[in-house]
Amino acid sequence: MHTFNSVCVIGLGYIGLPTAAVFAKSGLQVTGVDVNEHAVKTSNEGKAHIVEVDLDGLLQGVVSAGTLKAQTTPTEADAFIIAVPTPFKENHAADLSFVEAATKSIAPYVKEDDLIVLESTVPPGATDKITAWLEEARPDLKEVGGAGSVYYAAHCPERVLPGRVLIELVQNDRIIGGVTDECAERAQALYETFLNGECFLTNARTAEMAKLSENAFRDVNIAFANELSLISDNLDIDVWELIKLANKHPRVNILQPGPGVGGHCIAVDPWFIVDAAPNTSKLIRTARDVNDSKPSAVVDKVKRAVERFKNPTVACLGLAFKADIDDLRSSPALEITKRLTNELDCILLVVEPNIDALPEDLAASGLKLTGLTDAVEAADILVLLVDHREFKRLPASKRAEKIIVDTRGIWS
Ligand code: SAJ
Repeated sequence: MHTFNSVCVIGLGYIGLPTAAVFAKSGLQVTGVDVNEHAVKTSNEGKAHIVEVDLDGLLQGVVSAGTLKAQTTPTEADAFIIAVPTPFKENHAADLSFVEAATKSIAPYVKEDDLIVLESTVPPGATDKITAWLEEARPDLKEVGGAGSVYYAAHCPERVLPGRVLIELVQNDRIIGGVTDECAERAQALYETFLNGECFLTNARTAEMAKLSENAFRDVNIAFANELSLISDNLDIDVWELIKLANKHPRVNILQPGPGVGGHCIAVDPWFIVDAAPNTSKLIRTARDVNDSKPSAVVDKVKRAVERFKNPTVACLGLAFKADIDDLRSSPALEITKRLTNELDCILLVVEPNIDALPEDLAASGLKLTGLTDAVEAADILVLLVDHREFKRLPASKRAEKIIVDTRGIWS
């Protein structure tokens, strides 16, 4: 089995930073690279610039042991891991510009026998593009044989759940798609330095599609739950009771409706499939549309509740994209709160226990972050947008007199 002494991780974000730290803990010499100087500085101080359970402690350990060092430019290593964002463009096609820039940034440092792993979520064919970009910058690597004989390249998509990253990084099985079989085996040797889960080897294209399929599967299933909630509202049925009962069937497991699907993965990745195969991705596309339509349905429901009052006070509970995290990226709760701010003529209070300050645009519109107790006391209408633990614990007596729009079903 091939052994590795050093790894260079490009991108110190939600995936790259914990991955770098876990490799460093397993004894490899790790260089973490990011264009964001704040991320580099805080990492070198042994602190995480993102919120993730136990990451601060792990970073402190590996930085003081000298096995992790962060900097703004790559360096020579036995393996390179690319973990940079892949957003989508206006037309929903994947924007691979960060992946391309990362590949070009490591090109001068790649030596014979090195391994390059792409962890970012990408459309089918992107790993081949990496080898093409690399060989364009380094024709010498191609001349002597290219990927699979002179150097190795593979796709190993991340699968970790925010909030459980350090556990799932080590425990989850990994799919490794090699540009050749040898490439996949080489990447397996790298991940086995810390992995407790199993590695399953395939080609790069299948691995790319497997990652997209995992998140599209979840998106389609959430869309089914969201569609049921829209239908139930029209038919005057309690969707939460409906789903609880349907799930008593031994082969039925309906997910939970909500205010929409947020985050940087599930609301994005299915589009890469739709873009790659527009004519045959009808279900996946419709699921995206159903989930994206949910915030508007919630706004309409709140407006109907507001019409029953003269100058009511409305409290929006939660801004994060899911429970018990501070991540507001692509959050339906945030989208709904912004729309209510602009479209309602009433007092709006915002509660988000996981942040210290409101995003600038919300603060600029005169909104203030309010404590849960004060907001609940003052509000006529409670709009529950995120199932944070603090909201679950709110005694029923405190909300007894209020009009409730509960998008997560925690008070049903
Ligand atoms: N949601 C619902 N109803 C549900 C479950 C989720 O409305 O029953 C909503 C959440 O509130 C949130 C969104 O869906 O807005 C996504 O949350 P999530 O917990 O389903 O997933 P993420 O985005 O935090 O992480 C996903 C995970 N993928 C799968 O579970 C298939 C994770 O394993 C991936 O690593 C991650 O995407 C990623 O980085 O791709």
